[in-house]
Amino acid sequence: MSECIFCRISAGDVPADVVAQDEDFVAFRDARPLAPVHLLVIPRSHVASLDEAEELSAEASARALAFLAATARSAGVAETGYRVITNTGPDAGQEVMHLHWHVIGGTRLGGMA
Ligand code: DGP
Repeated sequence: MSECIFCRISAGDVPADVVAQDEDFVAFRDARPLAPVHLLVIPRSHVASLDEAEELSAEASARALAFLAATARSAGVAETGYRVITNTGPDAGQEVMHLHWHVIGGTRLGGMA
């Protein structure tokens, strides 16, 4: 069994509040939400971070942005707005070494500084 927690969520071996999924991606609620809507979108295939994005299949890469947008739309934040963040590496504080996008919204978000 994989030791990667997000691989285990993708496989259904670890419970998560999944809100959307298809053959390439899973979206689920972050365990430590920073806002009323705080989702994580992951590729099913294990890619450690954005720095290894070339390891994603060409099809998954091509579909990633559309899946993110559809996930935000289905979470009800497309009209009010949302933020997508990918922490990459130590200076960004990446905790889970499986590429993921945070989709955060449902409130007026502060500045980026
Ligand atoms: P990052 O710093 O970008 O690697 O953030 C990792 C996020 O993943 C953090 O906001 C908490 C969340 N997280 C970590 N483990 C789990 C888990 O087992 N389940 C869920 N739903 N979220 C998790």
